[in-house]
Amino acid sequence: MERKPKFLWGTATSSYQIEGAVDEDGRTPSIWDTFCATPGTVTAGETGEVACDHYHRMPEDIALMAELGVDVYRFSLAWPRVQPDGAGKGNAAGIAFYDRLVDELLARDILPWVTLYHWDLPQALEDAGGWPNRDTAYRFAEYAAIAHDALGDRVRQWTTLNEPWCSAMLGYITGRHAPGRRDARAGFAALHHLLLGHGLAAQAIRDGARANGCSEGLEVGITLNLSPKTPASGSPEDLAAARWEDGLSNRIYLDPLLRGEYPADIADKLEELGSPLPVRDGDLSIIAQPVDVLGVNYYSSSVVAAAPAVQNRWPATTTVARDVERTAMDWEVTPEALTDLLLRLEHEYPGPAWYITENGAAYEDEPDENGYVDDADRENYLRAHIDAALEARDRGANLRGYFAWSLFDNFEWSFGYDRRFGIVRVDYDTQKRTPKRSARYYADRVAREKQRDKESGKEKALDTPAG
Ligand code: IFM
Repeated sequence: MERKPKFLWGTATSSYQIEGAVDEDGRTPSIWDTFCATPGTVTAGETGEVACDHYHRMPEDIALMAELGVDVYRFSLAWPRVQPDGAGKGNAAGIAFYDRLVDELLARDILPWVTLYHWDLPQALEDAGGWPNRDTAYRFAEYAAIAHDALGDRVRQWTTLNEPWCSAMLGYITGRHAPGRRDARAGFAALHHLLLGHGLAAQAIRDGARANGCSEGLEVGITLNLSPKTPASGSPEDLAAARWEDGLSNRIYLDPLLRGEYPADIADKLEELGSPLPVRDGDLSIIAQPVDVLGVNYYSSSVVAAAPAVQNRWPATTTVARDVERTAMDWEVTPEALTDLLLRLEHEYPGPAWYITENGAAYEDEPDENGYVDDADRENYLRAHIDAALEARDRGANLRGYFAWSLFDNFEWSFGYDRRFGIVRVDYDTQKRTPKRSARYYADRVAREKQRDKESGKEKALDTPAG
């Protein structure tokens, strides 16, 4: 009988959004600490200083996660905790936290899935030029080697970067995220160096695993936030507008990673606009080394039309609003586009195993007097998107897992604590955690899907270092 790999169900978080303890055990400031301290950047001047206080509450948090019955937990390491200032050897006290976290997960039979970079660049590296500086890619590989040396005996799932689109576009072009720069030339240089950093870090992890004898079951990959762009009409202008937006959001990452080349239409235009991708000989083969896993963060999709030309020579496009439900982020709820996206990926970029590494929604939660949130809206969102993802799997996409974003309400970047994505409510005054209705739904769905897989008798567990 043909045996298929086990489908993994998980939850995801990231370091700066939940940990707090920003100046404990040798952690140095990241660009997000600096950005939050800059007036006018984050709603209500909020910061990740305390966040969900996960650094001090980790064992209880893992216990809560175990109650949900998930197979896997995707979390990120804070670079300035592991290698303060992004230079030199690892920081034993900072690494010890992740050591304990990994052991705690394994003790509860939850697979640890590490993301190396979820946006908290050490401020010292930004001061040296940040991602627009090619050297940062090499510093990232050095940090990856340190992290892998420390945890690679127990962790086999490694994601290099989370959403390089956000780091490059929001961090260096629009300035909505740290470090808050507004410079297109710097942004596209950052984009290329992020991808180069991914390739170098992937090599460092594989080299380390080989040297330390822990290559078995190793899965290395990257996570992209992909957003389908549908043309508003069949007119040549709208088709071109959607193609440009698809190029900037999706193809400019997928093509170099999975085909070894930047999309020519986008690269040529960027060159013409004075924001070239600073590619050197050999870079693309580093970037395009095979990945085991491609993580997809999916939240929404959009309809794109051509807009009246503006004076700055950049293609002018606009988003056309649809008459569909929206989340508190004002993102359109379009689960069917997730099925199409996964089928497109399988068809146009075959090879890796696909995982939905993030999917979820912010809504205006209203807790009752006990802190319980009856979030039928979030439950419906999750149901529709899980159904859409599984439909793509049934129709041939090599989809291997799904992670709900997020386990907890947490620091939602420039929105501060104003947007809640958690399936577990966090009362920021008391730090009390209360599973919402959506957490109950998710736990129940995971149990049902696991039972279904078991009954189909076809699954085989991924080899985990824990056994
Ligand atoms: O909270 C973020 C996360 O850090 C990255 N992906 C999107 C989420 C919701 O905005």
